[in-house]
Amino acid sequence: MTNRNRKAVVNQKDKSNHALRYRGSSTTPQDDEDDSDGEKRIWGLSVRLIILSACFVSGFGFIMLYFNAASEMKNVTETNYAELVNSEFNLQNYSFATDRVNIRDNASLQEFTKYFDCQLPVLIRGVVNEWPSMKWNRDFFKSHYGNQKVPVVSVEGAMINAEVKTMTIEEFSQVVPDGKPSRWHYVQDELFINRHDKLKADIGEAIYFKENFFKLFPEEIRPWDAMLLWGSAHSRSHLHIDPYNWTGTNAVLHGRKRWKLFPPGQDNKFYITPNQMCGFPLNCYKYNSPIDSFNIDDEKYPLFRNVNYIEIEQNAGELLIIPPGWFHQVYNPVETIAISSQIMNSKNYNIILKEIIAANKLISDAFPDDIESYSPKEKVLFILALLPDEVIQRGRMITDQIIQQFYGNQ
Ligand SMILES: O=C(O)CCC(=O)C(=O)O
Repeated sequence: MTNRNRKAVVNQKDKSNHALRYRGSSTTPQDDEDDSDGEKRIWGLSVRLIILSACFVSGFGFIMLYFNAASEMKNVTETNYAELVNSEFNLQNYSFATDRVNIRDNASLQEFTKYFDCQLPVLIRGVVNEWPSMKWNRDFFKSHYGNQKVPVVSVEGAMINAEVKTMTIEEFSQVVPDGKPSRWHYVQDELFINRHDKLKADIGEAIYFKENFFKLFPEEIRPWDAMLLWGSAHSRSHLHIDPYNWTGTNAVLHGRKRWKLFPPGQDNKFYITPNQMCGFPLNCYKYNSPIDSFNIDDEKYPLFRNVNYIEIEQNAGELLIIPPGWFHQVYNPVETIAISSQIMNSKNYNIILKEIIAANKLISDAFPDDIESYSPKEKVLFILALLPDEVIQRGRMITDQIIQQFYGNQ
């Protein structure tokens, strides 16, 4: 199949909305011979120049993180995927404060896109407080879903002792009021809301999520949306960058959260083990730090001592949006219920595709020369179409396993 034909296939699929998959490995040696060596060299040089400029001009360390975190990714990005790293991020063009989280009332989409999206975290007021899900609290869940099971992270002592257990909501309701610094419980459930249409309907709209390329993903590998986060006092998340390096969102419905947000460019201070995989239906790299930034072991993690971060407290009814590349960790000082979600849009799709390409070891030869002429949506569809069938089957299997493990036959 020639590159031109390949693009036609993508367009065709796009229009007909048929299954997205076809095999990138169908590229024949003849396809490669069509390229002249000279063109390839110029292309290679341009790629390196673009990558270098992006690193210098943007000052964004996360581009480097990709290169360090996965050597496979290096092969992919340095050669055929130049346009995927030519992102638009530029903190220097941004005049708002970076020493604290900016707070905006009902930010317009234009304001969000121009000043915050893929640049700085922002706390948005006046949106989530209108959602029907603001009624969610312990009694609500107990009375409507008491016999339903949820996965619960339980910690005795330090976070390193975290165990995942399955409890009914009724059982969880007994232990959740009793959070202590050295004993706490946290429902972190990716599937619960999605398995209950009434809960899904309680989640309102936000203009910032409207463009959503994740909707183009085949269902089997689409990242789960709307994670239920219900923690006792003192519960906390891991310190991490989000999977696929997407833009993360967090809507607090009850209680409050304390956040530590770490600007990009300090990745060497987080003691990340390279090449950890996330175990999601569509594989991705995991960027979880072993450090608990709310209870730091200075001796063990000396590099973390002078890391820069900004803090914010988020109350019920507020929405926090965290750009790609920012490590973050949350601490719930009181019992807190929230929903986290993710954004894949025209601003960050390159970053996410890059993660998918690297983690799933997609073959660079399958990329056409004229990929720059593709629209963002076409590029997303093209990459999805390269995923082999086994990836889709694996996605289905993982979801089934998780449902079986945590919910049984309920
Ligand atoms: O526990 C929390 O609210 C933080 C969740 C989070 O960081 C995430 O979903 O990426």
